[in-house]
Amino acid sequence: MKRKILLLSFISLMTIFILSACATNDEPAPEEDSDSMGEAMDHDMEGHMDHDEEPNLTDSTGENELEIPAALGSESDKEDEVAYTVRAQKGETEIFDGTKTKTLGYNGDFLGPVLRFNKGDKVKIKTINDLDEETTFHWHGLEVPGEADGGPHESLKPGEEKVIEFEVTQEASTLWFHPHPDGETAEQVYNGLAGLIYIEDNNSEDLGLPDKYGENDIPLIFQDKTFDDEKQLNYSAAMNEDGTVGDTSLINGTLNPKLTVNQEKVRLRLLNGSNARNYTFKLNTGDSFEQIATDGGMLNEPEKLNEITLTPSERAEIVIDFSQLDAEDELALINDEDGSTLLPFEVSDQKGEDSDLPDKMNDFSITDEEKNLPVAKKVELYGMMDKVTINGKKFDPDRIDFTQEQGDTEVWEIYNKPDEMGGMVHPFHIHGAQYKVLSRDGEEPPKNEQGWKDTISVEPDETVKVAVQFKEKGVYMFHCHNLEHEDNGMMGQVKVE
Ligand SMILES: [Cu+2]
Repeated sequence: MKRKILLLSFISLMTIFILSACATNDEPAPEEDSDSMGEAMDHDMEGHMDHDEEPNLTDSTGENELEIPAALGSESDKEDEVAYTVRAQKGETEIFDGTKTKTLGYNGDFLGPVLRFNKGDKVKIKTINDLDEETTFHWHGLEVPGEADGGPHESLKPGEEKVIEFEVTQEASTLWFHPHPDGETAEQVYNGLAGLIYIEDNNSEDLGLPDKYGENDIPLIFQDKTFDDEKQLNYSAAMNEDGTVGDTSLINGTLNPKLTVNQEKVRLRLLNGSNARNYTFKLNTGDSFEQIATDGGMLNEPEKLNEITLTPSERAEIVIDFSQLDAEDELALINDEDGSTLLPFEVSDQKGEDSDLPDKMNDFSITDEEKNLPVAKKVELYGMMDKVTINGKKFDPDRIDFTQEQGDTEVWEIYNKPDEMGGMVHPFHIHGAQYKVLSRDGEEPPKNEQGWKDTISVEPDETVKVAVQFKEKGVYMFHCHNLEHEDNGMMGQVKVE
């Protein structure tokens, strides 16, 4: 699923440009006065062409064992209650041997620990900003009240702290947390602020899935970075308005990682934690694996796949069967977008657990009523670089774009309007809700999207319908999760009351 860019000839491009500049246009247009369009076009063309030459990721040599994030301990010993302290802080990390790279992290130098919740838990989190700049703590995929969601309105100044409380009402899933300050999200995530959240429930615990954390249940945060000559992350130098991509792959912050596994089924919880790069995960042998979960919950049945594409912030849990393999087998997870080797596996001589995946894992369904609901909200994604808009507008913290009643299910129709260059994929995220994908261009979504989602990829000229219900009240963001697009204003607000 390469970024689709139509290769129009210069003449047809100019024709379209002249026509579009002259035509009266009823549709929402980017905030742009027509006098500066020519200049903008040159700028966009140049930027877009640069971006088309997205650097390939370097292959992992497999010389370092993959780092596994620590699981954060709860400060409460009461049953059904969890208390955490999460501190955003500056740090230094030896990503390259013998060199310290300046990074950001939660409760550590780089990235964050895993926060574990059970469905039904009452959660209290003390968030602390130990950075030199404002930040927020956003719980991506969690169905929490707006004031606990950590959007741009919940900004903490350096040295400030805030306690948030909520109850976990949603099912087992792999979520994550990251900052969301207005216009500064991309740089803070790029420098290392990201961590995982695991929710478990009675169902997930009874399914007999691989669940030994760090052994056969492995978190994988995929990110791409550019390091300068001093092996530092220099965001302003690396920044691309259309999405910052790097040439160096890190998984859980580990350079050149390998993963040692026993001869058993291993569950990988994949998170595309990159600012803008899309990954198509595949095994180097072309062998299949099973997808068991989407962003927000288990699929009804394991779905056999040969590859899976995740756009920024999407997750998937997959299970790879290593039970018939041994040290001779050179299996690796690759990125089929550029053929790079992401994660070579080393199969030990240890036999692990011998278990089958369950046939039935969940009871996710889309009712006829939901299928027949009229479209209540239209979202038009448009543009590139710093010209990105939603419904022709850029983010304004003082403007509420939509309202929705708490508990009501509404259909949102998301359309990715192509631009003069063809356009690009936008990963569309809604805060505070897990939603159901009803259709893609009128067709039933693929089986592996028939589960709870909080982010979906929308291709140029594609229309995706989703059924959205908010369980809590508050003001929530909806936006493109290409983080530079988000920072450039490709974001709106829905007020749930
Ligand atoms: Cu976008």
